[in-house]
Amino acid sequence: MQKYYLAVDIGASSGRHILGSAQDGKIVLEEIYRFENGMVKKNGNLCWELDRLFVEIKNGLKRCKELGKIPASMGIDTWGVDYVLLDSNDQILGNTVGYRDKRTEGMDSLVYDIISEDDLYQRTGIQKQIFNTIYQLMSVKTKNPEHMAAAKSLLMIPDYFNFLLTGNKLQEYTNATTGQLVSPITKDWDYELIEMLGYNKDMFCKMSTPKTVVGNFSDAIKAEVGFDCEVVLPATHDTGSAVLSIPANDDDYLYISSGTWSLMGIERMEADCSLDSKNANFANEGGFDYRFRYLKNIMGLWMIQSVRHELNDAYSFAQLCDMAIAAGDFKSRVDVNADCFLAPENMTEAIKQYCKITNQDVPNTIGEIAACIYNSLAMSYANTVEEIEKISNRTFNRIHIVGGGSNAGYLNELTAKYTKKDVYAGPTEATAIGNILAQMIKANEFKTIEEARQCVFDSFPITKYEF
Ligand code: LRH
Repeated sequence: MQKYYLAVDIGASSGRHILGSAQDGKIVLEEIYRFENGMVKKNGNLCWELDRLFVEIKNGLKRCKELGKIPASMGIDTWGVDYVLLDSNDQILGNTVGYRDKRTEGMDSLVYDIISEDDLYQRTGIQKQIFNTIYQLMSVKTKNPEHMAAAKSLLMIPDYFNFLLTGNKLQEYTNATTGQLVSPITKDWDYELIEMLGYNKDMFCKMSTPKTVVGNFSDAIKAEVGFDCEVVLPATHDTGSAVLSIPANDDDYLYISSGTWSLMGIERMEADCSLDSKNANFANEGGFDYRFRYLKNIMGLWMIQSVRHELNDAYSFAQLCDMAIAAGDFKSRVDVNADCFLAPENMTEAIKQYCKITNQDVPNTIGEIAACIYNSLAMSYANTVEEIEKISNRTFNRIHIVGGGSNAGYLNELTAKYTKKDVYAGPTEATAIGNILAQMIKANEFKTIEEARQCVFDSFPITKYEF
């Protein structure tokens, strides 16, 4: 009988249930359920709809039952940095605020009053991003101290869903590292730092690594979805799962995990927490088997996704690319990582404004806006390549682009052009594949990461873009 592994892969703009199985030495995927995601305004905050997402998770499980394809195990991965605080009755304290909310404004300086930015980087090795858990918690501490005082547990989003499914509270390591409160040396919460910051130390749960069994479904979930299943930890940080599925076994490449964000970097065995690394704003995110993802968060497809929404989703991404190609000689460029693009009221206006204040031609047509975004993104990739090559004192031969954004052919071409490196695009479902690989490694279908990555190479189409 066919053995299935289920990945529940939830990104910032959509979630999906994907069944994976090993068939004739290849991995075969079947997407059985898909749903929308996004932050919504609630009481003045940008929030995740966690209740609705959990209903969607259960809907996808019911679909397995309907199909008669009951997974041997399942794993959940989501975006990083966000969390919930639970009280003594396991109820969520406060709003389920998402990382694009403005509550973290000014929280960096409150953190640096306690620990200098340099020392913080040397302790955690994580890129400064104003939405990291560390700054979100500073906002709770200053604006809602009663929530922090009442909190009995802090759970990152996938850990929260795992808790709802099984009743067990585990803290998965890769996702925890995104928050800037974990030591890359001990690979555990930096409790000394947590105490210095005045955060409630007792709410942090015990750290567990990918492949750990969270538990089986609770009786209530079993009754509701119609079967039992073992919940296993993949790299619950989506980027950690995506990078696990890169179809290569040498180390002569850079990767981009391309989706709402573009995460560009290399894999390393040791963290680099030097000041040079800090000044270039690189992160050492914790990965599967304690490998590190040395990478930079780049604004990614969020900008074009936002522009598309502002046009009432009237054009497909392919159409937007065609319009960008037609406006190919439009020259204005923006710094895609500028704060003004994180959560603007209107992305199109933010781009126009940026061009205006930097004395560049203001884009007027949709094609010009799209050309500006795609070219600026590829330019930012090229700058990041230069920085990584300088810091690591190495050069890399090619770029692997994985994830949903890897099917943006025009962007792949621009990436090859600007970085002067060959680009290999695919697989598009990298995050779900990485989630499934972790479960398959746990189940001994693969003995090593290398075997698993070879199988990804053998199983999925990869398109080459020569520079
Ligand atoms: C990508 C991602 C990224 C995080 C961001 C919040 O989905 O997980 O790695 O930093 O979301």
